[in-house]
Amino acid sequence: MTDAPATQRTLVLVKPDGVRRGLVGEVLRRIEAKGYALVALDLRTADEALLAEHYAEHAGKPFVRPLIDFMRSGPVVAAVIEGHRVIEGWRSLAGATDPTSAAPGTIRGDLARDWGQKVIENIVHGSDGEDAAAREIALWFPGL
Ligand code: RTP
Ligand code: MG
Repeated sequence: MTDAPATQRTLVLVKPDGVRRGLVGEVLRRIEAKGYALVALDLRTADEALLAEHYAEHAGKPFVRPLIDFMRSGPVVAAVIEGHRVIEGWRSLAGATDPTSAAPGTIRGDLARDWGQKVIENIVHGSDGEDAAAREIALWFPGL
């Protein structure tokens, strides 16, 4: 008998643009409609240290300073969701990074656009792999 495939967890953020535009409920609705389980949920304002750590993989890139400033510009909703293949599944629900080219039907394709900002504002974040998910969940929800 083979072991059942392991369930996964991933970190979800509703970024400040999503909170400002009143899209928290819509994002959570899509997560719940897809069938993923919410295991943690919190509204908070992220500080510089948390965001520098969260975006460590992007350190040195030209967009990291405007990105951190944007992410500090208002509260975010942080969540951990769970399910089989949820890391890939949540990124699929979110859609491509650039909302102008993100497919209709995705969160970014349906709800975000280019407003001429300094950095891409695209409503949500999702961990991009198992290592990133473990690192980001430990960072945002220590002890979970
Ligand atoms: P995320 O990390 O937010 O889930 O998005 P992602 O994997 O699709 O994109 P990533 O390459 O990890 O970039 C992180 C976030 O940085 C902003 N960004 N702006 N040229 C730009 O203005 C630029 N490039 C990246 C976006 O908010 C992106 O989601
Ligand atoms: Mg990313």
